[in-house]
Amino acid sequence: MYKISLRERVPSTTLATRNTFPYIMPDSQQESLFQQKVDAEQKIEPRDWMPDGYRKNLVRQISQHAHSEIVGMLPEGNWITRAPSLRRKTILLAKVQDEAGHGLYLYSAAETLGTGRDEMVDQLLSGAAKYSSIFNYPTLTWADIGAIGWLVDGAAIMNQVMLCRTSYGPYARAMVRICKEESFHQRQGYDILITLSKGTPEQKAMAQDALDRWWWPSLMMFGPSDKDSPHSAQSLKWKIKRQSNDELRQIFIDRTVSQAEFLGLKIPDPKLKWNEATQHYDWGEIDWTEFNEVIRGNGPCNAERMAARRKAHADGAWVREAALAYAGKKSKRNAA
Ligand code: BYC
Repeated sequence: MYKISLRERVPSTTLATRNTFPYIMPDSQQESLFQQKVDAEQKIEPRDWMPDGYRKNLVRQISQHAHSEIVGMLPEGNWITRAPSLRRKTILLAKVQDEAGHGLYLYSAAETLGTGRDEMVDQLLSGAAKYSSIFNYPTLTWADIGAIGWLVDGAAIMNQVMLCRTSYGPYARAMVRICKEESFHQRQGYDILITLSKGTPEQKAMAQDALDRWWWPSLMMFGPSDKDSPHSAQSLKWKIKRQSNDELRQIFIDRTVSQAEFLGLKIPDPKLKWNEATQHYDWGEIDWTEFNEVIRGNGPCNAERMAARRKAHADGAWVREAALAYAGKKSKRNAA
């Protein structure tokens, strides 16, 4: 594959000057080289020059993504002890552990941009950083665990497959592994709902109730409508995002309708209808007031989720201190 080297793109007069004087390229020129690299589908790596805004936007998105994985363990963790069989319990346990791992890969990817994990965690715990709105809804029944896997992981995959092609190398590589695990997560959720929807009338009603409660919040996961999304245009130009919020939401709806039909469940949207002309489903309106309230901290479980994370962080302080003390002793021993 043809690769643009920065040297090749620098005008020859500049290279000549560079041989005799230390040459500092002006930011505007660096920025144009950076954009050429992005446009040529080359990955940006941690030591490459990048605009401050690119770095800042990435730290924001990747750290929010990491926080979502970590907070996302809470609604499901709540069901590990109540899973209906040993098999379901071990599967759910593995899924929740995967989410902890995803959080860690993502914090590491964000750290390559120069922001420490402590700082990112502080931002979460102080309420300065966001995490996905979806995790502020309660898991009331076992069917909710099915709905989270099917819809929440399903929506996450839709978004994350695009992120495997994001322009920042460490984020893209982390996403490849995460996506493989997310596919298993979605499958386990759908499998729970297959069992419930083919079970007793009470089980089927439980599955329908879960779909009714999780459908609209799952659509909100894709973020505000494109016209109200402040970051999208720049993120698309820098290829941090490869598809817009509305495009991904529509693909998700188009793919999910037939899965609901297979389960014999009804999507709670009276306006949902196949449109022959567009070859997409038409659908109703998201309650953006609800979305905005949830991301402002006023959703049904925001306070509970943050309290749980703050407690876990405080309870884990001794582990961090012990690890630091051990590392200190080890480096002293090595130096002696
Ligand atoms: N919830 O300009 P926009 C998982 C914020 S977890 C909360 O469109 P952007 C899983 C947005 O941050 C995986 N906030 O932003 C885990 C911004 O606020 P700030 C979750 C939202 O970044 C456990 C503002 O609204 N996936 O899979 O271009 C169990 C304006 O939005 C939300 C990711 O994190 C929301 N839903 O696009 C099961 C994927 N939507 O920062 C499953 C990575 C928007 O200006 N993230 N906001 O204060 C992304 O792809 C993008 O960040 C988004 C938003 C599409 C979410």
